[in-house]
Amino acid sequence: MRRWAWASAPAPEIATPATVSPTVALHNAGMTAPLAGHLLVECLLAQGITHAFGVPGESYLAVLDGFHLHRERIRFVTCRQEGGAAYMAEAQGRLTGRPGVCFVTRGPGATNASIGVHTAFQDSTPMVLFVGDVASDTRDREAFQELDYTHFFGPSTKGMAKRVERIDDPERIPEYIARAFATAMNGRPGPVVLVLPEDMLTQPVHHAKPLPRVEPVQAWSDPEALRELRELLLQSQRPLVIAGGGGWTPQAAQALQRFAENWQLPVGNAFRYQDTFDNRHPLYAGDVGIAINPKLAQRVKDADLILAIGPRLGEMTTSGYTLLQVPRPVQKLVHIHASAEELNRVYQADLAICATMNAAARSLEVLTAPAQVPWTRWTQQAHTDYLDNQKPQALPGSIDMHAVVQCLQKHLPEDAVLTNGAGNFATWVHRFYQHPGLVHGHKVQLAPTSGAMGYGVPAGIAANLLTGRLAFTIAGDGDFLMTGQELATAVQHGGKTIIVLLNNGMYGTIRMHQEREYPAHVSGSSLSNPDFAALARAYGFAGVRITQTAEFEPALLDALNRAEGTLIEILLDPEVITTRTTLASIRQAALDKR
Ligand SMILES: Cc1ncc(C[n+]2csc(CCOP(=O)(O)OP(=O)(O)O)c2C)c(N)n1
Ligand SMILES: [Mg+2]
Repeated sequence: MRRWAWASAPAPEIATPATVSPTVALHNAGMTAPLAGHLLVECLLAQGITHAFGVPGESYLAVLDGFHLHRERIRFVTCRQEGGAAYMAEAQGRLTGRPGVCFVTRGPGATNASIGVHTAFQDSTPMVLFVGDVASDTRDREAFQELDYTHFFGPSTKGMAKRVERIDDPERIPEYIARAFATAMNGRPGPVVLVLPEDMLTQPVHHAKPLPRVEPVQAWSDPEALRELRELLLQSQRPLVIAGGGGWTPQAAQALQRFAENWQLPVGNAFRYQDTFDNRHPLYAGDVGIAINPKLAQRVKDADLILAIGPRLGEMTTSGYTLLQVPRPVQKLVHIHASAEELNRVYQADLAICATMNAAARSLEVLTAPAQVPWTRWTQQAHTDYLDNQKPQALPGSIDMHAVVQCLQKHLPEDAVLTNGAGNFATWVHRFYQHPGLVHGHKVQLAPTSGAMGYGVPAGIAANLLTGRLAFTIAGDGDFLMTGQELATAVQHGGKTIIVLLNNGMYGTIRMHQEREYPAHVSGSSLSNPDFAALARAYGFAGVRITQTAEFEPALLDALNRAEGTLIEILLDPEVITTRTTLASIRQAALDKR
C-alpha cells in the first residue's frame, strides 16, 4: 500500500476501514500478529525512550500508528522541519547520554535531518535517525524520493553516521535496534541511521519481541598505562588537564574533580564542553575553545604535560592545531579517549589510553598523589588568569552585554540548560557565563562543536520538554531564522524556553572575517530582518525588544515568571562584534597591514 504525498487528504482522527490496509484492520481487531511498525515502537520503549522527535511521512505510517498505540508511554514530538527535529534528538542524546531518537521520511526528510546527524557525529552524541524508505519492490528505480542512505550518510571516520543499516526483515527489528543503540553509545558515541522500507513496516511479526535495554560498555584503562601516567605527572613541572568530549556523567565529573584536587591540577574545558569541570572551582583555568583567553592559549603552549581527558582535540579546541602541533606536540601528551580509532589519529600521544570517561575518571581519582607538587603557583596563576578574563573590555553602544550575562548568572536557576547555535553572539556566554558543571548532577550546556547554526532554539525546546528544567537560548539574528519555526513545536507541546536574540543586522561572524581578509568589502553578510518580537508573539511566545541594558533585567524576570516562552530581542550595535573589540578596529588593523 502506498500513499502519495499529493494525494493525501486531511487525516481523520480515527482511520476509516477504507483507508486502512487489511493487515492493520485485522490487527486493530485483535485478530493477527502485531505490525512491524508497532514492534519498532515497543523496542524503543524497551530502551527507555520516552520522546521521539520527527516530521511525519507517508513512508512510516505504521510506526506513527505504533506511537498512537503507545501514546501513554512515549510521545512523538511533531516538529516543523527535520533539521529542527534532528537537533532536538541530538540534544536528547547529549542530555541523557542515551541515544536521542528522530524519525524522518525518505530523501527530502533525511537530507533535511542531515545537519543534526553531522552535529551528533562531530559532537560525539549518541543518536538514532530512523528513515522511512521507499517500498522494496520499487527500490533502485530512483523511485519517489529514493536516496542511497549508505552513501549519503557515509559511515567512515569522515562521515556523518557511525553506521547505516536497513531493516528488511521485520522479525529482526529488535536485533537492529539493539545494535543501533549499542553502536550509538559505545566507544566514541555518535549517530546511527536505520532505514525502514515502507512495506517492511506493515508486515505482521510472528515471533520477535523487544530485546532488553542496552547499556553502554565501560572500557577501563590498563593498570600499566595508569602507572605510566603517574610517572609522567611526577616528572612534570607544568601540567594541564583539558577535559571534554562526549560520554561524561555527573559521577565521572565528580571523580575528575577529585583527581584534579588530589594532584592540584589546573583544568580547562574543551570547546563547547564548558560544563565538564565546574567553572567556579579554584582549579578551573577556562575554556579551551574559540576566542580562548590569550593567557590560557599561552599556558597550553607552555605546559610540559597535557592530559586530554575525553576531547578529540579538534580544530576549535586546538586553535586551528596551533596550541598543540600536529602530529607530535611539543608538550608531552597523554590522550584518554573512549575510542581506540580516535587515539593517535591526529595527535601522536606519548601515552594513549582507551577508556570511557566514567572508567577513566574513577581510575584517575585513585592515583596516589605526592604530598607536595611543584606546580602549585602555576595552577593558582591559571585560575587568576581565568578570573582576570572575566573582566570586560569597554565597548560602544547602549547595550552592555557583559552586564546582560551577569544578569543571567544572577537570575537563572543553577540547573538551567544553556543552549546556542553558531555565531559571535555565543561568545558572550562562552566567555562570561560560569557553568556550575556536571559535577552538580546536570548537563547544563548544549552547544554544537560542529558550529552548526540553528542548533540553540530546538535544543532548548528539547531540553525543556525532556527535563522540565529552564532552558535558556542565546541566538543571533542569522542563527535564529534557521530553526525559529520550531517555536511552533514548543507551543504545541507545552514547552517553554527563554530566548535572547542578539540582532546586529548581519551574519556578524562572516562580516568579521570579511573585514579582516577583505576590509570594507561587505558582501553577502548583511541582513534585513523581520520584527522578531512580533514573530515570536505570532507563534504564541511573548516577545519584547530592548535597546538599553537597564531594560534587560525586568524583561528577564518577566520571562522567568511567565508560563509561556519569551523571546527577548536585543538590538545590538553592529560595532560590538566580539567580546573584546569592534568591527572598525578589525577593519583598520587589516587596512594598516596593506
Ligand atoms: C548551518 C550553517 N550555515 C552557515 C554557517 C557559517 N556561519 C557561521 S557563523 C555565521 C553567522 C551567524 O550570524 P548570526 O547568527 O547573526 O550571529 P552573529 O555572528 O551576527 O552574532 C555563519 C553564516 C554555519 N556555521 N552553519
Ligand atoms: Mg547577527
